[in-house]
Amino acid sequence: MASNQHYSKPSSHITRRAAIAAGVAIPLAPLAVGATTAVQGYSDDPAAADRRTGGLQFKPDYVLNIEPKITSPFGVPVGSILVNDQDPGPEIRYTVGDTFRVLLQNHLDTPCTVHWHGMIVPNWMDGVPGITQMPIHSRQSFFVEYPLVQSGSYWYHSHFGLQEQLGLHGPLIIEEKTPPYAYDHDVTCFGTDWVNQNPYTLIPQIRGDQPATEAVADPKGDLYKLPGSNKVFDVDINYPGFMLNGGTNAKPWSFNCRKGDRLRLRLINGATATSFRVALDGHEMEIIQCDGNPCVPIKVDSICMAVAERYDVLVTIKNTGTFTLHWCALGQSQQVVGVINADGDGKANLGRPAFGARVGGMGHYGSLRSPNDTRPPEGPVRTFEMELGGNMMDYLWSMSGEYLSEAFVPKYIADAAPLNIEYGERVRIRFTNKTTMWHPMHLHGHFYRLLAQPGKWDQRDAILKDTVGVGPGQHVDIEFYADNPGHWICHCHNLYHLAAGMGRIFHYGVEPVGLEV
Ligand SMILES: [Cu+2]
Repeated sequence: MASNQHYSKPSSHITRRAAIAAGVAIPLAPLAVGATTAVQGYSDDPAAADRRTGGLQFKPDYVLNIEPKITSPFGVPVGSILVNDQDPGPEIRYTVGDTFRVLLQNHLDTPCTVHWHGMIVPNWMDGVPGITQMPIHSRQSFFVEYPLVQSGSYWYHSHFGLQEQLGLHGPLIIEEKTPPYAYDHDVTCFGTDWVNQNPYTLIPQIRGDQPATEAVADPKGDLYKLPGSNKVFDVDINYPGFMLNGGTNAKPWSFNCRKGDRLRLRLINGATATSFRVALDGHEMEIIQCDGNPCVPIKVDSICMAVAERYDVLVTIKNTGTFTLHWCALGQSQQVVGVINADGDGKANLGRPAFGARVGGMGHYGSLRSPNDTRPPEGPVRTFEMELGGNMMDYLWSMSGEYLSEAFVPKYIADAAPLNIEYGERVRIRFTNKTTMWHPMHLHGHFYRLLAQPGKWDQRDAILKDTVGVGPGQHVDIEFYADNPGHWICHCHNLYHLAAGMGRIFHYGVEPVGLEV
């Protein structure tokens, strides 16, 4: 909290807002340091900022080759988009204080962009086409560089059209300088969903504009429910299959360890439209972080994960044997499994898991508390009442009655106005979900406080997140501190809801309250 007041002046006479408007490249370090120190609940290392001031260095640590491929994880060959010929793409791993240096090479015939989900980036590194950058055109490269001011489990994905569904996604891990807990293995678990057809056909099929395939039929069988609810968990797509670290039930991902080992599992929901309930046979999981931020540890038997959420858990392997990690798709009858093998036979349990009583995550956010005081610095309060609207029939999804200009929004209704805020404000968003579906609401470029109870704005220990599942009929309050100027999209992370309009843009410049620029 103490460092929240710092803000470095830009060294040039160009204001950042003018620079953003004009698309001018201005030096990264001075502005980015301002963003660094303002991250709530973090103690960043000031020396790291000094190390970053050595100027730009155009040598990437990772090269991501984005290429068209044909893949068939569920027996049907489909045109996909893979990174370095892998699904998911390669894990990018850094330590907080490092500088992120990644070269994107677009080998597609179409444009693309890549967004770094959950990262507190300078606005022009955010990867949202038409909002923070021009798309990376076919056969072009784009060098991404920004200071890493946070640790935790994140991921990257395309923010262009429906490319994310085609495989353009991967984990992004930022290690702490000193891990806050002791463990023997640091293991990333990246869950995804997959369709056996061109995803651009799905919305037209749901709308009845094209003949329907199995992918838009109602899911059949014994559907996984959200614990504590007797209702069917509504889904958009009837997925033929799911993957965990690229593995399927026919060929599961597996990890070898020994009895007594302590694992830090980084559970990342990298799916486009699937919420999972995750459980490990015979073991409890201790949640230590969510969305990259520490929480007061809680022990659970399963975790419900909204699209794009991340949970870091500690697990101590109790016995010799093979233990199956189940990722069960809410609202569907299928799961995908992975295997934690401690000198066992390595065979996966493909049966439905015996979920224990203790549940964490989506639908149970009240049990997630920050160990820190996350209240923002003093500042003017600005509140947005944000009604989430839409239905499956028209397949148009809105925020406060307006539709963002996206691929499946007719031009004449794509009129969502920017939401103007000012530097130094406490911005409060009150989501009210008027629909029958869950909406994983994500804000770029900031963490927000998720209140355990709506209206309790003075809660000291509100958890910091970047994505929250807002359930049918629910009212959810979040709050962020406006200290990272730019154009920031706030949107539903169900890929198809965003493509059908469910996003708004927050906009603010550097002319702050009480600061001279
Ligand atoms: Cu949604």
